[in-house]
Amino acid sequence: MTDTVTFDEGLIKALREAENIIFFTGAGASAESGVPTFRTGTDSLWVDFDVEDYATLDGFNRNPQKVWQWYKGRRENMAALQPNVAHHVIARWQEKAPRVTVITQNIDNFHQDAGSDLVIELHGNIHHFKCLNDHPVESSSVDNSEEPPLCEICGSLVRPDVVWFNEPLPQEAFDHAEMFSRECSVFIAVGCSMEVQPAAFLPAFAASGGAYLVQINPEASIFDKYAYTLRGKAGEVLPQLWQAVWGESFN
Ligand code: BV8
Repeated sequence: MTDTVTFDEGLIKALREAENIIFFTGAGASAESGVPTFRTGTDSLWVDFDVEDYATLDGFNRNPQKVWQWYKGRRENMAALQPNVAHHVIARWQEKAPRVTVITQNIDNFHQDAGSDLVIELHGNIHHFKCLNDHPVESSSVDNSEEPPLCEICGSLVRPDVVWFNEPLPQEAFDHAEMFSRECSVFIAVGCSMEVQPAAFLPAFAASGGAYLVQINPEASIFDKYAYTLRGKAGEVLPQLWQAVWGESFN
């Protein structure tokens, strides 16, 4: 259990008065749900799986079956997991502030499952699919397939609708993320290593708009020198932050 975290009075005040809050989440926000992170911890994905083989278009084109199976296994693992208390605190914060936006790098759909209404998915969603020519594909028709199906429109291979490395982020999603970051009064990064661009540039937009920058992370990150750091796990710190700001326990 994380020790009780002390909160800066300025942060408490900023959160009580905030009209517009952003929660920017990475793999660490889902870690306590049991979803592996990418670069930290003993079960991180990129330690066991080569990014080039599994999270690039070239890797998929080299071995579509292998990549399809890897994502199918991740979907099945995620199906057995649940959003954790961090997702629920973020979702309930909507009751307390006029506008709460979740900008996530995660593809697990856990923010939506926990009840967050405004979720911008920068890196796609593991439960969504498209073909190599970007035709949309109905999930229910493919998500149990043992191998990548063929698009009914053009016959090309179907792939997960996630953003692989060296692929551009969805333009509309990133434009909205940038706009909201520039407008927010508090920007809280939850479980982000800040290693992946261009997502990791969003705090700079928030800072340019004068936002209070916060991070929740049990480990040091690139963001330490820019943000007010709450050193601890998301599922332990966020309920304490709720208590400190709203004077009521989160349950
Ligand atoms: C693009 C979807 C251009 C797939 C993912 C050299 C330098 C800089 C950048 C680059 C470079 N070379 C190439 C690039 C660009 C590259 C990049 O940033 N590479 C980095 C790694 C060097 N970026 C791209 O390729 C992007 N596209 O640039 O396109 C372009 C433009 C136009 C036209 C053509 C091309 C695309 C990036 C998206 C890749 N897709 N995921 C999938 O998931 O299968 S990235 C992957 O990393 C996930 O989305 C993940 O969320 C994301 C970021 O990582 P984190 O979420 O931060 O996770 P991580 O494990 O790293 O850290 C977890 C953190 O949580 C840690 O700090 C840990 O301490 C903390 N934590 C752990 N437990 C807890 C916790 N915190 C709180 N509570 C806990 N309990």
